[in-house]
Amino acid sequence: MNRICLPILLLAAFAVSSCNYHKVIDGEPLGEFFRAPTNESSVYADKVLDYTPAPGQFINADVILPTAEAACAWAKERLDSKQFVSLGAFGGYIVVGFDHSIVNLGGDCFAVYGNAISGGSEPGIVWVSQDTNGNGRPDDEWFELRGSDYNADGSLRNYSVTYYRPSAPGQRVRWTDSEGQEGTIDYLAAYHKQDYYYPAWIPGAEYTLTGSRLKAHNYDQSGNGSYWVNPDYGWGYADNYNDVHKKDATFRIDDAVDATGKPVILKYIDFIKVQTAVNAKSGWLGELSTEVLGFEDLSINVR
Ligand SMILES: [Ca+2]
Ligand SMILES: [Ca+2]
Repeated sequence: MNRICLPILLLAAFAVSSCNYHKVIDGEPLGEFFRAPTNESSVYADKVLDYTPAPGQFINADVILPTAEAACAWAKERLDSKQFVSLGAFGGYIVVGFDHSIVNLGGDCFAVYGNAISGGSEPGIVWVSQDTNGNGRPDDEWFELRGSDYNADGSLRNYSVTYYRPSAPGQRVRWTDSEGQEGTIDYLAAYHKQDYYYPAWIPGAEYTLTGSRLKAHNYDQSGNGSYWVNPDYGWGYADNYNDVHKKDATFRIDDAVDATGKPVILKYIDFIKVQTAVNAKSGWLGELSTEVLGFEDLSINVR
């Protein structure tokens, strides 16, 4: 080996090692169950681990899904073809995983795509989790990503809504909440004619969804019920116009907080959950429901 070759070989070795995520993050071990990305890793979510929407006008619309497994498979197919998956009214959620852990390199780490238009925001709160017990299941602690309205008036943590199965086709879905309120998800006979808006695969006469709630800001701008506005929120939410169009719907793992609101440092995550964050309806448009169209790891491009 001559003196010219040696630097070239060293450069080549560096180029190879820089493709290795462990080198990018200074060789620091990230945890027992950390799954390092490889050159074959997909930037997109490769599994839907839970799809539990609240009742809504898009639920049971195209197909009657018999089981939770069928619902996850259906949602995965929708995301793969870039079609929206509706989470229904407040508390409805989806959980996705990737074929690797998403590394927190600081800044924007991943994107959640939605279909918000200006004045048509239906914010969903984004949660993240590490597979700390290594079983591949999202049964570990969840951390909320704090958005602009985390401490705003009307924001609530541990807010629950119970939905009651309608007894006949074409009926509205009644709900009660942990604040002592009650209301209905209305049946929109002119637009969404399926028999039931209550998810077909969820057993029992009722079910309860719990999460963080944002205050609803929707209003009837026309004064006669013809034109409803669902205003945009500041930042940090899925299916929120300001995020979708101004910030590319990107999210920072560094915004994670624990149940007490204390910031949490996560070096990586394995699961993302999005959950409809408002309990509101806009007249003939019906309930506000977060929609998601895809999940993308942005940190992987740093390789
Ligand atoms: Ca787990
Ligand atoms: Ca939407």
